[in-house]
Formats: sequence, structure tokens, C-alpha cells
Amino acid sequence: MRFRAPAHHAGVTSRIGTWLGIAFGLCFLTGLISHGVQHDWPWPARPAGLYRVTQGVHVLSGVASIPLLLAKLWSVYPKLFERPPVRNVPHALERGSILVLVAAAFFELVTGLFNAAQNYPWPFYFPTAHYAVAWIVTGALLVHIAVKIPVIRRSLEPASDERTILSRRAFLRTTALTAGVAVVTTAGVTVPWLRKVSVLAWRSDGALPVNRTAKAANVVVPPDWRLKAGGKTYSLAELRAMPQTTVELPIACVEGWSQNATWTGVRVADLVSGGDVRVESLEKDGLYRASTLPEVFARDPLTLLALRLDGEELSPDHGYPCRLIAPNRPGVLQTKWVTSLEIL
Ligand SMILES: Nc1nc2c(c(=O)[nH]1)N[C@H]1C(S)=C(S)[C@@H](COP(=O)(O)O)O[C@H]1N2
Ligand SMILES: [Mo]
Repeated sequence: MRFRAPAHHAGVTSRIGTWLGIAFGLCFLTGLISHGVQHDWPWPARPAGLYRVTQGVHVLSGVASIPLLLAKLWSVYPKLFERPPVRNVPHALERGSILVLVAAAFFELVTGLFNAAQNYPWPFYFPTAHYAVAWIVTGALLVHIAVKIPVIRRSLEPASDERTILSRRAFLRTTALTAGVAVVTTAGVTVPWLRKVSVLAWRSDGALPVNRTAKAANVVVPPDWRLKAGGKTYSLAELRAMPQTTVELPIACVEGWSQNATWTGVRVADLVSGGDVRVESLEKDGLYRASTLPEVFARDPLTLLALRLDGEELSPDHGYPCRLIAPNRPGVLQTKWVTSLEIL
């Protein structure tokens, strides 16, 4: 029998495969939630911080998957270069499905990482491509698991030789540790108490990040600015004179960062009521210039047209003169520079 390095043993591959399967499963489900929330699938307004948690899990399970996928490939790599490359039709199908799985999985992890860094060095629209390929990964993964169940079963039986067991364990431990370190060093983007140890976390200096500045969005507030809401118009002074509510709510960006802040302003329910609300901004043609606020959100007492952030008047970059802030909603739908709220 040919010698096999412990890392290349089927037992190691199966275990790492199981971890990777769990990470991908979590990533897929939370990604599906995020897609649904942005495409008018039913989604509740409470608990207020739920989306922050699901999107945090999405980004961190993706981060954990990177070292897990690399370790998994390392553990099977002698097989990837097997000769002859194709033995028969079932073998060709199996290898083909693995090729699709690996390519699609890499595509998801790499595009996800670039998106988190707000870097888009490709011609396609990230959300559509990332969403479509997620289904390819999931489909190919289910086929792969179904095909491999007998191998997985056999390989998870205890090994007999003590030395092999120890070196396999060492490889598994290193893999788990690497995945853990990857998560802990980035989790500060969304988990406040990890901010200090998250040396690789992007956007974790404690201040509320700005995703699109007023300048980038080409927003200029005209001197005669008025809010149109429910068939009436309001000046900023009139909005300030209305009953004010203060809430603590996060911005949970789809790109992975999230951060709590204290918002003060007028309840949306005091301005419009009786249906889903279209929120329009001063922005002329950005992708996120407007959003739809489903009725359950519009009548929630936590949903505000905010005029103040952390006790100060909103800065231009955070949405002056007023911006939407609602519970349990992705950052991309928390429209800044609002000009009108109209019932659809
Ligand atoms: N009009 C408008 N509103 C917008 C955006 C935008 O591009 N245009 N970006 C959104 C995104 S992606 C996020 S994460 C939040 C960020 O809010 P902040 O910049 O105040 O932190 O604003 C949202 N509101
Ligand atoms: Mo965002």
C-alpha cells in the first residue's frame, strides 16, 4: 500500500468537509435571508437587531470558509491530479461536479471578500452574480455529499494506528485554529466587544462608517428643501417642532459591517400611514437612491425619519436634512437625504 500523509486521509477530508458544509449552509441560509429582505419577501420589523445578526453570521461564516476550503483542497489534492483524469462516465460526472463546486465556491468567497472591502474589479453586478452562483454551490454541494456518503461513513470510523490518529488530529486542530483566527480577527466589523482583537477588521474605529458620501452621491440640499409626506409638505423647522423620538438602532450594511447609533427624529407613522411607503431621496441616480418600507416597518414606533445622530444634527454624509432609520433592515435600505414619503 502507498503511503499517505495524514492530512490526505479520507477521515480528515470528511471532518473538514463537515465543518465546511456547516459554514456554507449557514452562509447560504443567511444570504438567502438578506436577498429576501431586499426583494420584498415577508420579513418582520422585530427583533430590531435580527438582520444585524444574520448578516454578521453570513460574513463570518464566509470568512471561516476560506481556510476550511483551502484545507479541504489540500487534504484531497493528490486525488485532484489523479491519472488517468477520467476513467468512465460516472467518474467523469463526479469529477466534473467537483470542478463546478470548487470553482463556484471560490467565486463566492472571493467576490464576497471583495464586496466586504467595497472593491468591485469586475463588470457584473455583484448581488445578482453572488446570489445566482450561491445556488450553483448549494446544488453541487448536495450532489457531492450524496455521492460521497458511503466514503464519509467509512472514513469517520476510528483509525487503529495511534501515530496516524495523532498527526491527523494535529492537522485538524491547525485547520480549526486557522478558521477561528480568521473569524476573530475580522469579527470586530460587526461584534463590538471583539473590536480590540479584530486587527484585520475593516471599518471598526468605533465611529459610524459612511458608505456613500454626499459628495459621491452628488447630493446638494436646496435652500427651499421641503419634505413631501402623505400629501403635505414640511420644512426642516416644522419637522423639528413635531414630537421627537430617540431610538438606538444599528446600521447593518450588507457588506458586513454593523454599528449601533442613537437616532432622534419624527416617527414615520406620524407622517404617513395606511400602507407600504416609498422613500425617495435627493440623489438623482444612485442604485440605492430610494427604497420601499413595508407597512409593518412604517407603523413600527422605532421607525424614524431621523434628524439627529448621537445627539447632533445629521451631517451631510449621514443624510442631512433627514434620513430613514428602521429596525431589522439592511443598511442599504436606510435611505439618506430623504425628500418624500408616499404611500404606495
Ligand atoms: N440615498 C442613499 N441612501 C443610502 C445609501 C445611498 O447610496 N444613497 N447607501 C445606503 C447604505 S449601503 C448604507 S450601509 C447606509 C449607511 O449609512 P451611513 O452612511 O449613515 O452609515 O446608508 C444607506 N442609505
Ligand atoms: Mo450598505
